[in-house]
Amino acid sequence: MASPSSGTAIIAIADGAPPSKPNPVNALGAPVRQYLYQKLQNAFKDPNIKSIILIGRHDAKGVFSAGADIKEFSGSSGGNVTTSDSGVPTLNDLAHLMESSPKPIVAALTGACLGGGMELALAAQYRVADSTLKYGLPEVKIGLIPGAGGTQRLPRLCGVRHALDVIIRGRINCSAKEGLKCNFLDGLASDGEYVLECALRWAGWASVLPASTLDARRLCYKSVPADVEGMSNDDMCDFALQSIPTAEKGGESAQACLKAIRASFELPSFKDGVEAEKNLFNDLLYHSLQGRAYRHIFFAERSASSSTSSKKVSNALKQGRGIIGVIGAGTMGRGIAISFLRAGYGPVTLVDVNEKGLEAGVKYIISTLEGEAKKGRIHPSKLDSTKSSLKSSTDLSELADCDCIVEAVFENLNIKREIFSKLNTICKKPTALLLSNTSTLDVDAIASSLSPSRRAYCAGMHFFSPAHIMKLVEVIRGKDTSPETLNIICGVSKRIRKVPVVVGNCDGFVGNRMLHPYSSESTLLLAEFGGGEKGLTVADVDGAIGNKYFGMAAGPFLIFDIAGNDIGYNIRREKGLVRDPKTGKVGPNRKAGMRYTELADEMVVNLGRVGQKAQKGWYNYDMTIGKGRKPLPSSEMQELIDKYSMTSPNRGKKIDRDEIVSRVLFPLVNEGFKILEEGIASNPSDVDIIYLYGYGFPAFKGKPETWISFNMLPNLMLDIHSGGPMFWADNYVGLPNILKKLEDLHRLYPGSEYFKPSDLLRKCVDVGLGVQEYYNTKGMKSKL
Ligand code: 3H9
Repeated sequence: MASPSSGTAIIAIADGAPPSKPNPVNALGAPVRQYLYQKLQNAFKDPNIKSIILIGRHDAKGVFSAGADIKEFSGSSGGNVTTSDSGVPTLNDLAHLMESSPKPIVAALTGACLGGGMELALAAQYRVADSTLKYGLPEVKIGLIPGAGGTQRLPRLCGVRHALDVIIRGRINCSAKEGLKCNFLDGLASDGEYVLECALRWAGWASVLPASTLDARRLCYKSVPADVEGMSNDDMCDFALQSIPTAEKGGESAQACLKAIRASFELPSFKDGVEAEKNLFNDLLYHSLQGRAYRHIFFAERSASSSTSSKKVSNALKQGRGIIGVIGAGTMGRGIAISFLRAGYGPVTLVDVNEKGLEAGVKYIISTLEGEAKKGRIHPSKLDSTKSSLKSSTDLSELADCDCIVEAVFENLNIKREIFSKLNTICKKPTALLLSNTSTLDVDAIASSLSPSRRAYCAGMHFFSPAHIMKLVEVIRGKDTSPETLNIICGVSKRIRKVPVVVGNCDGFVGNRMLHPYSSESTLLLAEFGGGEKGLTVADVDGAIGNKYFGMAAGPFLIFDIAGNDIGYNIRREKGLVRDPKTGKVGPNRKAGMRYTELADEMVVNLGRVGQKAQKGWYNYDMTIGKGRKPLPSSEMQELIDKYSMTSPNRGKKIDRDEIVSRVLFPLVNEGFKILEEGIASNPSDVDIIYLYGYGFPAFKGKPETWISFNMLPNLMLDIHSGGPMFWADNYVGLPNILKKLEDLHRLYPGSEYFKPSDLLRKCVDVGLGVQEYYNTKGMKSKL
C-alpha cells in the first residue's frame, strides 16, 4: 500500500500472503517472505515512493512478528530456511535487501517483535514503536541462535552487553523504554498516537535527508563498540560463559549464541560474522537433538492446552472474571488461592473447618502476595485490591455464589464426596464449576455425589505442589464432564498461568500412574542389589536418576522424603498391598509371585521414617544443616536394606548407572505407552508436558548467580529440556532398545507386570516408527 501524500509505501507483514488462514502472530513463513521480498523490490523501483514502512498485519493481535515460522524447522522443509535454493528468499536475503535499500525503511513496532521479526527490524534504517512493544531474540529457547543477522547487527547497534542479555537469555520481554535507552529504538509514539502516524512522521523526515545519511544507518557498515563502561567485549563474553550450561548439560544453543556474538567483534567483517552465524545456526538446526526437543516442547505445550473439544466457549471465567471458592487451607489450597488471586480473580474465598489452619493459610497467602509484589510479579498498585479479594470462612455455605470451586482437602474419597454433596445444595448457580484437586481418586466417584444435572460441570483439576509455582495442571475428564467444561477449565488454567493437559480418569491419571513403576523399581533395586559392604545405596540410585547423571530434578528417594513416605504407604495400603501390622496378613491384592519388598513399608510402620517432616526417611536430616533439607546418610536405613537384601542372590553386586536408569525409567515409559493405548492421554506430547512441568523430567538450568555478580544482566534462568519421557524414548534411546530391555527384564522378573511391554510399543517397533511419529502419521484421534 502506498500513501500518495507522503510518497511512503506501507508494507504490512503477511499481507496478501496465502494460505487463507494467516499465521496468528505474523510468523515469517515462505509465502510471507516471498511476498515481502516482492513488495520491497516494487517499492524500490517505484519513483513515486521515497520511503517505506514495515508494519504488522492489523488483524494479528497488534503483533509485529513472532519471527521465523517454527513449523518450517521440522522435517525436510528445514532445508529451505537458510538457503534460497528453492527460489524462496530466506530471512537473511530479506534482511540484506532491507539493509541495502535505496530508500529509508522505518520498522513500526507493536506487540511482539521477536526472533526473525526483530532481525528484520534491525535491518531497517529506523525503528519506532508504541508502548506495547515487547522485543527479543528467543531462538536459544527453541534450541537455535538468531539466524538472520541478529547476532551481528544487535551488538553493532546496542553493544555486546545488551546483545548477550537479549540473545543468551532468549528474552521476549524487552520494553519500548528499554529499547530507547539502549539505542534499539529511534522513536516512540506519543500517548494516544498510533504507531503508524509516528512511523509516517519518521519516514517523512528520513525521505528528505541526503542520500549519504542512509549509509550511516546501515548496521553492516558499523563496527561493534569496543567496550561497555570500561569492560571489554572479550571479558563480558568470558563472564557470560561461566553462567552458560555446558553443551552436555543442555547448553548447546546458548554456547552457540555466545560464539556468534564473539564473531561479531572478532571477525574482520560483517559478512564473515553473518557466515559464522549461518554455520552455527545450521549446525544446530540439522544436528542438535536438544534443539529438536525444545521445538517439540514449544508445540506440545500449545497443543496440550488446546486438546479439548473443538467447541470453543466464551465464558467470563475464561476472561479472568468470576467468584472463586477454594476448599482446604493446606499447602495445596493456599497455592491454588494465590494463583487465582494473582490472576485478578475475586473474590476468592478460602474455606476450612479448622479455624487455626484457616488463619495460617490466610497469613501465608497474604505474605506470599506481598513477596510477589516486591518481586514485581504483582503490580504494586494492585497489591491492596488483590489482598482484599481474599475472603475466608469456616462455613461452606459462604461459597453459595461461586462460579468456580476447587476442592483441595485431604485425599480421602468419603470426605470429598461429602463436600461435593453439600456443594450440590449450597451452590446457587447451576453451571458453577465444581472441581477436585485430587491426585489419584476416581473423579466419577466424586461426581456421583452431585445431582445428575451438575455432573457435566464437575472434573478433576490436579495442581502440583507448590501450586502457585508449578506450571502443570492435569485436567481430569470424568464420564459426564462436558467438553464445554473442559474448555473453560483450560481457559481458566491459562489465565492463572498454568499449562493444562486434559487426561482421562484412572488411578493416578497420567503423572502419578507412570510414577508407580518408577517408585516400585527404585525400592526393589535396593532390596536386590543393596546390602553388604559395597551394595547399592539410596544415594547411588538418586545419583543415577537425579541431576548428577540422568538429570531428574531430584532422585526418587529424596522426592519420597520430601513428599512423605507415609503417603506412599497409605496408597499401597488402600491398594491392598501392605502387610497388616496387627494381624501380620498381607493385603488381598498382593498376589502370589508378585515382586514386592516390604522395605518401604517397614521404615514407615516400625521406624517412623516418614521423611523430611520427621527429619528421617530414606536419608537423615538435621535442622542445623541446610535448614533440615540436606540429605545425610542413615545407618538405620543401611541396616534395613541389609536385612531385606539378605536373601537376594544379587546382594552387594555392582550395577552401573545406565542399568539403574533403564530399570527405573523404561517401565515409566512403558506405562506411558499403556496410558496412550487406553486413551487416558491423547498424544505422546501431552505425556511429555506432564513429565516436564510436573515431575522435573530432565531440565537443566543456567546459573543466575554469576550474572548477578556481574551486575549487568539480572539473571539467566534457562530451562533446557530433554523433551520429556516419550521424546526421550523415541529419540535418545530408540524404541527397539526399550522393547528389548523390557522383554529381558520381564523374562527375568515375571512378577513385575510393569516390565511387560505394551502392545503399542510393540506396534511402533514393528512399523519402525517413534511413538510421536506413529501418532502424527496414523492421525490418532483423541478419546478425551
Ligand atoms: C527465528 O525467528 C529464527 C530466525 O532467527 C532465523 C531463521 C533463519 N512460528 O504462544 P501463543 C503460533 S525462530 C509459528 O499461544 P501468546 C503458536 O503455535 C522464532 N507459529 O500466543 C500458536 O498457534 P496455535 C523465534 C507460531 O499470545 C499461536 O501462534 N520466535 C510462532 O501466548 C499463538 O501462540 C519465537 O521463538 C512462530 N514463531 O504468545 C517466538 N509463534 O494457535 C515464539 C507463535 O495454532 N512465540 N506461533 O496453537 C512466542 O513466544 C509466543 O507465541 C508469542 C505469543 C509471545 C509470540
